[in-house]
Amino acid sequence: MKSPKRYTVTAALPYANGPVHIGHLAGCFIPADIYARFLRLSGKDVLFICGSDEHGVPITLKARNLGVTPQEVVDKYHEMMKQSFLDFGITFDYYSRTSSNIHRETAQEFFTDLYNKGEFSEKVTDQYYDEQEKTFLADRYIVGTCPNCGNENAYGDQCEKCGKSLSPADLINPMSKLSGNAPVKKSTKHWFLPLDKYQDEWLGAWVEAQKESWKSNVFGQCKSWLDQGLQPRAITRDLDWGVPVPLAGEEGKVLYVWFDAPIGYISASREWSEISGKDWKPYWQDEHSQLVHFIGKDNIVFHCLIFPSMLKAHGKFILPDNIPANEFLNLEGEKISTSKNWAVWLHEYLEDFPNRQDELRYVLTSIAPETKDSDFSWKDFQTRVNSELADILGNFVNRVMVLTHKYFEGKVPTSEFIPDREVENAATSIFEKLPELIHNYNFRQAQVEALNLARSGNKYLADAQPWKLNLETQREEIARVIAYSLDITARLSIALAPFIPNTSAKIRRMLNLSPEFIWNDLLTSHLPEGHNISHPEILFKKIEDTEIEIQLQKLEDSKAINIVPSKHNPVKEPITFDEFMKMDIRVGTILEAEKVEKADKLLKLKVDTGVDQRTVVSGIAEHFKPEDIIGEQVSVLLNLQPRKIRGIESNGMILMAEDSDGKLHFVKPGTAIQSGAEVR
Ligand code: B3M
Ligand code: ZN
Repeated sequence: MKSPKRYTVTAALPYANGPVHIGHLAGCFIPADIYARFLRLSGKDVLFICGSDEHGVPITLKARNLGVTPQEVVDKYHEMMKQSFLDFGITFDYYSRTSSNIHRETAQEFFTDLYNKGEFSEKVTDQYYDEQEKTFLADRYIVGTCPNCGNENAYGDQCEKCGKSLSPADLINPMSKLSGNAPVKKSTKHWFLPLDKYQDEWLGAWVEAQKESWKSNVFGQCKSWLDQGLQPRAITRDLDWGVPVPLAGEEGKVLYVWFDAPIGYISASREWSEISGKDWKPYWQDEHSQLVHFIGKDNIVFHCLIFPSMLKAHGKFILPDNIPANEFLNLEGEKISTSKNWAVWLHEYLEDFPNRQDELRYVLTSIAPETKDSDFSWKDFQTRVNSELADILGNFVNRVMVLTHKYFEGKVPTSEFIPDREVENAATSIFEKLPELIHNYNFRQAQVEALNLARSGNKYLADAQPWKLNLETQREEIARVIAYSLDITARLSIALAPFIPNTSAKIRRMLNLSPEFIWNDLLTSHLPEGHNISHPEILFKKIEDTEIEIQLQKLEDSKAINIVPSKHNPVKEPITFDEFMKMDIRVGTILEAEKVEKADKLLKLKVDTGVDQRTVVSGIAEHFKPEDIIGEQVSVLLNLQPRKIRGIESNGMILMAEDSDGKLHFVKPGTAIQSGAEVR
């Protein structure tokens, strides 16, 4: 293993279009954090960088769905995400955002540099255009059938089902996500990165040379791209949200989000530089630095092929050394989905499990999707927390602490002890294997190794049974066992620090040890006789069945809500409060109902509105029999202009809700109330 001078560690910039969930943590942020923490622990120079990805269609679509501006979306979620990372102890040296000025400047400079070198090809091509919305349909603005797997909801940039990267032209039956219409073609100018040329010149060979060091899932995906032959890739878009293309006369064009976002790593480093006073350049430009990108598998091509191409074309930057991408984490056997609310959101987890971040970190590392997709289930969470963290680690540490106070007034009783073979083996194994496991991005196994020290400590104590010895006659023996157990506890605080940092800090507080320590202390650390031990704190509370049931119920609720059709119409234009108040909606009671002759769909209703009894013609005949709805309470819009329908004057409208099967339901009060009650 060559030993680099410094490490530049990045975690994929999450889109600021929703809160952080466990899939994000397990896939990218926890592994990156363990890696960064371990490097620091081993005395390495590390810059760990991340930030919010605030551009691109995921943001503008979200804004549209919510009826707010993209800026409002990113402001809200940037703060939320930043807080979640802080809460879960993700130790970024800097967390930035791509709407920052430095980022815009950095991304534009980057573009200009490549532009001036003549790297881009400039092409006018036909692109899909939504005539109703008067906008080009890039990336996720367009959906259609995936030519690769037949998924009907593939995006213009990627099929989320089979993972294939697409361009809008590849989609079968393309449809605008905005209007729902089939798009037309319209010509527009864009700049392209010549990936085909790079493949021949160096990229193909460079990727090939990574075969041994990159994870096989990562290498395999790149290889299959290269085998198909890379194509020039457009790096600009016709959108009004993003980093403007820095060329005169090109208004209305922005950089493609996947061009600007990875540059975000560099801009974040520049911002960090301003705050820390340290130079960012060596981390990106010195060949003795090692650049590592932690990402999810859907980001592989961008980090392994496109970003390296950009860096190389620029010429001043180092290329990534490794790109350890994880697979996906599922939840209770199903794909995590933001839109279906099928997720465990970090901010909600903390409301239900306050101060129990380490439990989640631990479980997510235990099941990290390192080589294939894996599954988080609440039952498994409970089992791992209770039988591993609480019963093994928590139990051991607590016993040692309690015994120290019970027998020796909270002081380390002796400096003499007889090392236990199993315990020493576990410690040596950690010391020898952990660095390699971590440098191979095998965090699951690394954590197992670290916890093994607690396992052997627990066993040592259970076998020695100091509580059964006689304090009068066997005091020295008890003292040796306790002193040794305290040393094991101290070593645990080091071995476990990268994985469960809060617990590690808590143990060190209890042992009155400095919060600062280094990896080598694992073998050498030894508590002196007479050293004061603080009072024991419980490390892990057991997770109760009721706590798990609440979580499962939450998910059940999400399922129930999701019975509504998945294809919603976009939110309508905003209206003012006054406009809303113009509508006079009241609870009415159906007094009479009859079919309208020669009209299959219509019922003629007589409705008691509280203020009067009136006739309303309603298109619900296919859903209700007249005799079944007498006495039903409904919501009626009273001040709709009277209309003649089939010769009958209709005075108002009954409000209906349509379910996913197209069946209509009355919108009515939860319990019977008086007619005429106003709906506001
Ligand atoms: N925001 C995609 C994602 O969240 C994207 C990553 C950017 S990393 C430069 O999956
Ligand atoms: Zn597909």
